[in-house]
Amino acid sequence: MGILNVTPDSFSDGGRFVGAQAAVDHARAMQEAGAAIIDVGGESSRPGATGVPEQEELDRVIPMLEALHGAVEVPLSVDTTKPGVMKAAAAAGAGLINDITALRSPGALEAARETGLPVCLMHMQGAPATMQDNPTYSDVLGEVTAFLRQRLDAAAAAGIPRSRLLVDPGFGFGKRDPHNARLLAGLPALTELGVPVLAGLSRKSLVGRVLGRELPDRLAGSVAAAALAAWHGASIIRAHDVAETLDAVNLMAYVRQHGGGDA
Ligand code: 7PM
Repeated sequence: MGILNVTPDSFSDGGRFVGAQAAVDHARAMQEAGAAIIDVGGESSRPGATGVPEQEELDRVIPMLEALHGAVEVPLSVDTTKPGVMKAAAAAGAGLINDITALRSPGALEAARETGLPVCLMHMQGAPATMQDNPTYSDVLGEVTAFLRQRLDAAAAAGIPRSRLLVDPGFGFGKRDPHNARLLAGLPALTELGVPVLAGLSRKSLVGRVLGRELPDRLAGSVAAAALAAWHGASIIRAHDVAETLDAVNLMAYVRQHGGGDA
């Protein structure tokens, strides 16, 4: 899953979408590099973010999805928590809902079911504005797994078939470095929920802090983290650097398929 750059200058006309070209070029480049999904964000999910009004989010994401829908063949993922955006995005050609709140907004379960789209349910402790203030767990892997199991059950009860659901531990969303490390090493426990696991570690603060790297210098660490996630059973890796990440994922897949010990 390639992360699409949605730069503020795409919206220089007071928040209105004006220039599709840079985003379309970037999406095409990621598709060319092997991305199977393009994730269209979603400024609201950044740590410290305080949320965007629905109309503003619609004004930003819907024209972007329409432009991308005609320009790339791979499914488009929409990063939103809002029922109205989910429905409009589906009508504009989105193929996946990526909800960092796991369909906990009022009306989100019903809206997601109505779209008929697959949904990624992500774990987050707290809300983006404050989630990194003092994240606390007694058993992070057990708590995240239990939360995702509960959200899978809630989605199923709302009429979304399990075959349409994915889970994501939400690296960096209300987690300190040791929590992220436990979730990465413990990813096989999440695969036991029986739905595909999505993992996003690309360029995250975890990589920066552990390695002492600023944002421009996190590629090697991000690829290493993606390799670990793939090795531990993640089915989808969310990443900025698609070509490099895909090499790591493909190498893990090869070892997984051929490394059984009968060479
Ligand atoms: C600053 C910090 C900017 C973090 C952006 C981010 C995930 C996601 C994001 C994830 C799923 C980023 C994050 N992360 N959706 N959206 N899983 N499903 O790296 O890990 O883009 S925002």
